Amino acid sequence: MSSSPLHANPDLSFEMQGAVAVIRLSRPAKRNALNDGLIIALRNVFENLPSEAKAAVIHGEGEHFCAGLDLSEIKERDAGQGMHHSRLWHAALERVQFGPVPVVAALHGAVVGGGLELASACHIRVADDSSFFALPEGSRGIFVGGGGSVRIPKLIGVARMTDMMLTGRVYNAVDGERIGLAQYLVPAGTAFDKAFALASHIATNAPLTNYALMHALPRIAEQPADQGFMSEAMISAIVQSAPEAKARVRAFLEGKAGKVQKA
Ligand code: 1HE
Repeated sequence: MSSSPLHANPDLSFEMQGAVAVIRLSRPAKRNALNDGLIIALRNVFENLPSEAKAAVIHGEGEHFCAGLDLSEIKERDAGQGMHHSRLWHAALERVQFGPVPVVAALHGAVVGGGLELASACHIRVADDSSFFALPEGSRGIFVGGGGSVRIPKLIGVARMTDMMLTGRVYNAVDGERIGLAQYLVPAGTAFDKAFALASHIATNAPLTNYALMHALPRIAEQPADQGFMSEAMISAIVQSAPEAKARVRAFLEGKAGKVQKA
């Protein structure tokens, strides 16, 4: 285990555990509410991950993953400042989604507002039984500003997100997983362990496969089919031509690599 002074914010901790970068929101007294300093620190961490990092886990200290935007900071903002603030979040969460490594979010307790926006920028979400999901922006008289209107409908659809914001609907962990807010549901207290196990596995994948999944797949999925098929052909040709891909396929053909096991 090693740590790195990649950032100078006491509310965000970072350490390497093998090939996995472990990032923790560490502002439990404020339920890990994200102020500007924390958002900038998050961006800095993802812009400066050490090259030995092959996957990342993000989790939160205390009883909750994240209470969203630090509401104490928006009280006096005018429209122009609000615009810049939203763009600050976009830049930071863009570094999470389109950074160097896949990111697994370990969720527990409140995953609300900007906390859900952060989670939705990650590649995999593991929710424990204590998790609950909400978009209280609707009742606070504001709107999502951290990329939520782009990313959350891709997980659950426009209709469900509209309902969450119009009515203040809160999804528990079971229903959150059912509708697609998380891909994994685990017993309370075990989200980090599951997320870390997944990240450790992801870290052993061929780097170009991980890169294609992070950077090509979401873009191909947005393209018209004809362009998407062409993009897919190009990225699959690049990925399969890597020496690592050749070695892995050869290992399977020689009986030296694991089979797919029945679920
Ligand atoms: C906060 C925040 C916050 C807690 N900003 N200070 N997000 C929300 O609307 C959610 C607001 N938070 C809550 O509903 C609750 O705090 C929780 C359900 C998350 C947790 O409840 P609980 O009982 O464990 O904690 P608490 O007693 O409510 O909060 C503890 C302290 O954290 C308290 O401060 P204290 O000085 O009185 O101890 C709270 O004021 C503080 N706190 N959440 C600031 N969010 C890019 S745009 C994104 C837009 C949004 O995210 S809007 C949604 C904001």
